[in-house]
Amino acid sequence: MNKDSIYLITDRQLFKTDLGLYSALQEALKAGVRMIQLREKGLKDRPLLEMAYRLRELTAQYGASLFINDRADIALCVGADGVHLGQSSMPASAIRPILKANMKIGVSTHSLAEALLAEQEGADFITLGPIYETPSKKAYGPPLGIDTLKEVTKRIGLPVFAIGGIKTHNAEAVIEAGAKGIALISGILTEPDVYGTTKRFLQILGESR
Ligand code: TZP
Repeated sequence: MNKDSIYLITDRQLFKTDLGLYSALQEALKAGVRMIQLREKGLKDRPLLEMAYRLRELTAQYGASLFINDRADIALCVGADGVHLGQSSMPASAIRPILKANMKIGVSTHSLAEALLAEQEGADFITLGPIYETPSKKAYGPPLGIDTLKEVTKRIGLPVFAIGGIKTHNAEAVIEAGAKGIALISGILTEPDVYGTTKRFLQILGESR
């Protein structure tokens, strides 16, 4: 089974306390998640750095990678494995020289054109989405659908993580469309049984490759 098939993204707003988020992440790590992205927009630098240290400690316990959304400085401070850039971030080509050699860059994309540009600018992997309807549709635009995912995976050489509305019932379809893995928030973090749901995802992803 490919250990990097699930890219779990944080959202502290889904929890009453940060401790709730950490314990859900720990359940997912226990079950086998090996890539986490700290994505907490709207936090000031110190609390964000604090969370990054906490997640570095937690992910290290499970041999998992940690990516920091948009903040190469914080990624370097806490010894993260990489940075995840958005479409309004600096390009991967500008960030690469300030990272350590073994650090990776992920880029969020929402179309074939953005995916091609991310590849050209030196991303190591991309997320593409939203593939399906997601809880916060307004923020991410209308779903791209499986055909766009197929086209992107055909046209670019980078690993693609399908994102947006990924649940256990549609995970297999995105892998069949050529995605290397899935990136998700609510499909794991809002589930009452985070451990069991993660195991189910890993089983589906393992079976569909
Ligand atoms: N980018 C495209 S859709 C999305 C992001 C960050 C949100 C994914 O959230 P969920 O809950 O996994 O649909």
